[in-house]
Amino acid sequence: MAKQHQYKFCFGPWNLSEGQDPYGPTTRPAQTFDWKLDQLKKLGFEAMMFHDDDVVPDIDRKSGAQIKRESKELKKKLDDAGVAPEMVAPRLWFSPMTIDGAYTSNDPKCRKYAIDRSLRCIDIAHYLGTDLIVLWLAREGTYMREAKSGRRSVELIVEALDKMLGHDKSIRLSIEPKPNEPMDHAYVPTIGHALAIAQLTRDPKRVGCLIESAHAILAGLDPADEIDFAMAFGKLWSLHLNDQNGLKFDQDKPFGSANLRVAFNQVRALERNGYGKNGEYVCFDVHPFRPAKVEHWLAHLDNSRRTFLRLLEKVRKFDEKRARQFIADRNYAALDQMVLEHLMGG
Ligand code: XUL
Ligand code: MN
Repeated sequence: MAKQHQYKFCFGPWNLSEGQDPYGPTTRPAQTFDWKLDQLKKLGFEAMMFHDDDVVPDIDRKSGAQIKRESKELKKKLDDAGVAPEMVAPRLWFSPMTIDGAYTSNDPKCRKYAIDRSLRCIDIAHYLGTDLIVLWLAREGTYMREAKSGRRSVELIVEALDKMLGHDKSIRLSIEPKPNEPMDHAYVPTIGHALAIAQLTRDPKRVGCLIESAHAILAGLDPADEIDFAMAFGKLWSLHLNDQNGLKFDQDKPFGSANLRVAFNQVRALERNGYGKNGEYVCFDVHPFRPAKVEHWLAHLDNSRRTFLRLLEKVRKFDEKRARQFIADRNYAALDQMVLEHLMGG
């Protein structure tokens, strides 16, 4: 039998969050980066993903030399812990300079800030030793249609991507689409949009995507189909597995927590496309439930990986031959029930 592929797992410091929401304060005390790295190691995850200011806090006040020194200090911690850096993402949604958008702001000074900050993020990735930059285009969209030109915004996003691609010839950009929140409508809401925009850049081969399960569900799409679509282009370079209970605020629930069958189909799509065979990680962009006590703080990450591995067993034991027979006979009722009974353990 062919050797089965071993998946490698990842999360980010923000996934050990403190419980703050728009209606209330934190419910758990803030922890240091070193504590978070220790927890990741204890859980046996292989990699960590970063925002630029997870690596260099207060980045906007720091010089190039400080950014280099702090990035290298963090790289040493990762090396000592045997943890790989998966990606770095510019946090372009916090600054007063990105109130009205980052790359698509109506103010040219603010657009320049967003690009300069993205180039610094690329430098950080270089110092840490990863070639992957993730772009969640949080504020590239509109609260009202008349405030911006959609056509011009596409051109501005392409201009920004081109500057990044030109800054470092070895990096790859992975766009993480999300259809709404914080914006009413985002300019890059789906994987199809992300891959179409890639084609307009100076080096389409270096622009791919990251799928987040919850974001696909918010767009009314099935994340498994998004995975198949991206992988048909060879462009799924990272993944944020989690779950989402319908069309409401971005929930970042543990993987499989809202819909086990949708989760099963994501693992099945990853497995049939060979996700991970080029070194990609399975990242969980999940958050603890707000009421979680300090002593239960890691459960959402451990549980997401347990669910993934249990579903992987289910995928590998799925009776493909029987499924093909039902398909050939157009007996989808039997196929449907077969999936349910398989998931229920029958
Ligand atoms: C936002 C989201 C971000 C990105 C990283 O919804 O998912 O955490 O994954 O910037
Ligand atoms: Mn995400």
